Amino acid sequence: MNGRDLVRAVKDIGTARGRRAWLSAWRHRRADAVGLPRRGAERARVPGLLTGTQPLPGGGVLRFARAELVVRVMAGGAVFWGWDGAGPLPSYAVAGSGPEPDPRAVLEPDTEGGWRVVSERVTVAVSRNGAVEVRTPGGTVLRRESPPRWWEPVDPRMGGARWAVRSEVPADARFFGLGGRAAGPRLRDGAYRLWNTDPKGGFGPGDDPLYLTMPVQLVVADAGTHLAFHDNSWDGRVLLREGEEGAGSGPDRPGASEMRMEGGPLRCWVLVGTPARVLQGWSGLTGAAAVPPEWALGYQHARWGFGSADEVRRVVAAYAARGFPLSAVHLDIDHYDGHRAFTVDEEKFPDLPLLAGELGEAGVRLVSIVDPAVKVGDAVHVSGRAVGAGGAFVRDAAGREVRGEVWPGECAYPDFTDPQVREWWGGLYGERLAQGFAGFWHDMNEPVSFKPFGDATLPRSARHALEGAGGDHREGHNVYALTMARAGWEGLVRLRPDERPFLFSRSGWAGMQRYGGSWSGDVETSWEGLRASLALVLGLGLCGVPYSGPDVGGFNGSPSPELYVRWLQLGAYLPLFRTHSAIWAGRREPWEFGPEAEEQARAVLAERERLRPYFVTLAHLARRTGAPYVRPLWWGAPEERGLRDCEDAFLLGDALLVAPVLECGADRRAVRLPRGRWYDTATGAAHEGPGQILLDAPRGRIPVLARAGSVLAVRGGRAGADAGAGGCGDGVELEVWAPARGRTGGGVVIRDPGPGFEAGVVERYTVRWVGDAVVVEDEAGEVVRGVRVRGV
Ligand code: NBV
Repeated sequence: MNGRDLVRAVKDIGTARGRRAWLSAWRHRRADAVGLPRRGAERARVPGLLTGTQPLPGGGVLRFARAELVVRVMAGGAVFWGWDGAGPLPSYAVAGSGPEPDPRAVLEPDTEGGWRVVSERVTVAVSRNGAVEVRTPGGTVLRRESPPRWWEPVDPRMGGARWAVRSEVPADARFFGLGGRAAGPRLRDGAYRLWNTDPKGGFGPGDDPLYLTMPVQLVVADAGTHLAFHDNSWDGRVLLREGEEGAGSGPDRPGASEMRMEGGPLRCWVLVGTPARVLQGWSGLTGAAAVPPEWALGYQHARWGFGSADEVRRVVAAYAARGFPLSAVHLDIDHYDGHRAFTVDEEKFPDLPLLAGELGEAGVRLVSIVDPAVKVGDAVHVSGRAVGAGGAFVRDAAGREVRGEVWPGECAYPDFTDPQVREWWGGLYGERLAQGFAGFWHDMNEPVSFKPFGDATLPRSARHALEGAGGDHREGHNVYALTMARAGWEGLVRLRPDERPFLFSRSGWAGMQRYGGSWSGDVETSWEGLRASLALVLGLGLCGVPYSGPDVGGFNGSPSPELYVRWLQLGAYLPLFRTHSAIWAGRREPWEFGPEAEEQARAVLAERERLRPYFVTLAHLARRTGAPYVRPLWWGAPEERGLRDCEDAFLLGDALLVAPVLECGADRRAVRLPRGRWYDTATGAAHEGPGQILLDAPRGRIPVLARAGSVLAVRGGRAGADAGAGGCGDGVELEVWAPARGRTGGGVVIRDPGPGFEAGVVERYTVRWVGDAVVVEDEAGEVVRGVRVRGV
């Protein structure tokens, strides 16, 4: 306990909640003392020397004196290796049964006494002492994992092995990923913990870990890009050290990543290729991203502390009166009866279905927060206790329900790693749908148990079903929110089979994208918080979770008008665009910041509306290709080193480059451009990349550049038949940015196929100069009319 925690703990003891939290902290500590095996003496082990091999499709088994390794290259090029019997399954991350081995890839001896598997896209080489190298087809080493070290209890009843592996990457490599990290997107030297954690009450760039961690690293180097995923949900740490290139003829120092895990399997997936290819492979492995409903790509307003349904009505009416677009309003825990999930405070929110209906007529959806902890004795608790043979809730090693203190008081925690529990929990969303809610916001699912000391989650000894395999919270913790999301998603699909659910969650793990997105959580109201917002969205996107966004304005304070407007300007180009704040923090309605900010906000919201069809396209592309909507500048040019270090701008799809203002008082900013021509969308001026330019960024706007030759779907002013062929009568128009003379361009558009699961039609357009005109053609070679050509 540090000093701050101590002060808080002493204060807390004066309240009933505080006393309960103390009690539960003591109980959890005791539960672990009794329920966790004491490891006692440990023995260290390394693989030793290679003794034999056995071929298998896609690779084979390599036997060492004291360990066994299986290496397989899968169809599509993903590489898998696992030590001591670890195979790809079971896995919470891998979708379905995972890819099949590539029968053409075979294990063969190499010239150095080791063995290798050569495939079209990658070579894996294993040395005589168990180091594993991943090489490009040209032979360049992208990653070299040293022989692992295990520490196992001398008494095997005391649990499995802890382990560590150290990997080297090229000296010029940069690390990204590891889930949502406030200090990213480039992960600098340091230790990053793999344990989903609520940092409590407003975090900044110095806080780590946060709510959504995962052992996914994206490594970008001159030699190539690769993603490494150690499929293991246990607590662990990743120590990163960027490499250094030797000056003159001096030697390079490679980059290093050391992973130390408290238990669980030692198995690794590696995907190699361009960033786009790697993310495509990753979404193939862990599942395609859910496409949010179209309305979830519009502007949304949330608040912890809406006092009543009438306050919600007033806020919505105020948006409408000003002509501000609003897609959804989110109700936080204060609409619950006594903070209990799946209840409504009927006094403050009488007749929610009526409210939902009224809002619906104005085109505004209602989204409900859902907390996993269930108040003991509540109807949901009673119904959960009847699930299966032992009830739905997490138990301790002695078989008693684990209790924790959360908003409603003393709570029990559903064990979402049990399929029967997921089914029961998913059914509960029927109550929410009947209340008129259209979307779901999962909170507190790290999971949180308030405590004055110790880890503010469940005891590590708490038992989980883990799909029948059985285990404890050391393994179940990091997949708690992922399995909760699965329960919610599957329940909603059962309840409303014709509608794509809208679900986003504070915590999660690898594969989260199958069920929905995420958001920043309680990012602090500060310029650092604004910067962290972008880091989180970029980092999550590179880990395969493309839909996320921050609490615009920050969670816990009152932003200045300048900070608020800058945050809104950033948020408008991120997938989840939502203002939100804590009950004790200032309001977030755009008109609360004075007339100037209000007009600036008007322009921001209008631009997001205009770009909504583009977001629809990006959502469908994320599902089809794994490419996040929001991409680092190096996405298409990972070999450009300057771009790898650029953390204050991003690409939105293929067409736009967004350069938010992240500094107080700035009215100009430097913008680094990737190769090619870029148009300043505000002035139409053309700039040639690669290079760096200085652009105006007055308070009312941030620099947004369009790639020459790109095609974007936008919401046009000329809806209906009048919109011509480019419009298709759905209000969507094509905006085209002229290619440089003598060059061509193009792009794809996927229109909203409606609320169901239809994939949407991919429309492909090409752009070229014909004489003095820019001509856009569809796939059939027909010239598209009614297109807005810019940059000419
Ligand atoms: O439900 C209240 C808040 C919510 O507004 C916020 O978005 C979550 O991140 N919730 C956390 C619980 C309380 C945080 C202090």
